[in-house]
Amino acid sequence: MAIMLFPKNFLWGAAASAPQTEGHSSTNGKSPSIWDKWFEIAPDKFYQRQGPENTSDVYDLYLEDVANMAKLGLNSYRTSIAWTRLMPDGVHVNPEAVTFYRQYFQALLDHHIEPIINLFHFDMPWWLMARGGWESREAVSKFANYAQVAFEQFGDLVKRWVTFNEPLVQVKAGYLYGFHYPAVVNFRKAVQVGYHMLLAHTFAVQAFRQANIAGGQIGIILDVTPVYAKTESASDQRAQRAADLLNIRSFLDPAVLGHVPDDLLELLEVNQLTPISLLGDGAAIAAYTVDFIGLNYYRPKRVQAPTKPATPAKMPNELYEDYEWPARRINPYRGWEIYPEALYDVAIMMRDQYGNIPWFVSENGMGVANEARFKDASGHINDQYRIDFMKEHLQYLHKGIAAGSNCFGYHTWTFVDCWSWLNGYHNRYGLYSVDLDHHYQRQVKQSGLWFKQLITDNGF
Ligand code: BGP
Repeated sequence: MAIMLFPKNFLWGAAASAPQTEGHSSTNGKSPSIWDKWFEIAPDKFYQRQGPENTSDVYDLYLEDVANMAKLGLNSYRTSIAWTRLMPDGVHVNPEAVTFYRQYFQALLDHHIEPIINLFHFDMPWWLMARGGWESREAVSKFANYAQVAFEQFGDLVKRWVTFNEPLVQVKAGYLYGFHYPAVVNFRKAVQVGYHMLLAHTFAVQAFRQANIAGGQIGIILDVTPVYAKTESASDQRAQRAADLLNIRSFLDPAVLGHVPDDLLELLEVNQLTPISLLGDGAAIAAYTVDFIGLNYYRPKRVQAPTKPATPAKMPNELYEDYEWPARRINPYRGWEIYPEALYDVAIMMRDQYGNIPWFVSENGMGVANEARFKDASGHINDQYRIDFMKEHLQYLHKGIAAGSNCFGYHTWTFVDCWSWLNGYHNRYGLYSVDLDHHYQRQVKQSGLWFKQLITDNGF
């Protein structure tokens, strides 16, 4: 294999989120998010009744985790602030939260690990959900206000900020396919919710520009599921364009280029899905674009023409249908397609369609169910499959960088196995395992040692 070296100062790190790792979800001044409440109402929906109460107890164990990150040589780490911890009632700042996050971020900095901090990772506060959540325009200004408070409290420690993680996953899971709270199934509402999240992002960027943080940059993290059509036929190509517009360009275009694509506006109008907007929204979207983009890549999206097309479409499957590519390779431990080639396509898309804006892989990783079965005699998890997965993806990323794409980092999901919404601890992704039966004990996996070597060599 050829030697593949990555650019100087490349960010090597890992990603996580507050609700999936911190624990202490109802103590230390934190108020409930939709996850805490939903678990209270319907615990059986959660894998093995594993709720968000304790997760991996980073609230207590962050110093140990940061020391382990330093051992592996990570130079960056992405996590999020919990809105419900920082501003439990949406108005007052919780001093305990300020102390916790300041100590956490300072510990990272002390170990030469750059904190990249996201403001929202699926964790809508319950008090705001009770007032309509993202369906209500009020959520836009509430979010911008929370963002401003976060910039004021932590702007001296954190230079790279992120408004949202995967807003579209929240739209789809919460308002289209019914698998996250509030489990509404309504295309029109989904579009309105997505539009409000886009505005919340926009006005948080405005707050960031006003905060004037020295050396600060702001971006957004999107899930990128590159869309491939089944055939070259006009109907499959039309389905591909609709899927691409709704799943990728709906956020990427306004965030980077400052406008919602015309063909998306047209698609929404034809299908009677145009969201309610206010005068001035478009100007704000144009004015407050991002400095960088994070892209979470796990798997591609393959589509074909819908078997039951309809106008107006009541659900996206009347515009495009998912299609199973016969030649696909599957991760047998999670069921998702493995297609590392897409990372090259993504890199080229960023280079050619988005002005070669700086971007990074903000999540990439391999989920494995019941991973304890891969423990070797010494008790370490021997996850060669994960090493192969990362290596293959990095090869295609490298190819994209060699072709001139402006990618500045790679973050794997995740550092320590974490809680994942309804899936609880079912799918493990970490470079370290966590033992839920033994005080959240962490242990490095084979992939962690490999990652260390990767960072030392700045490639492989
Ligand atoms: C991403 C989310 C993460 C994480 C990951 C793994 O979409 O940003 O929060 O959950 O997916 O997902 P899962 O645990 O369902 O395999």
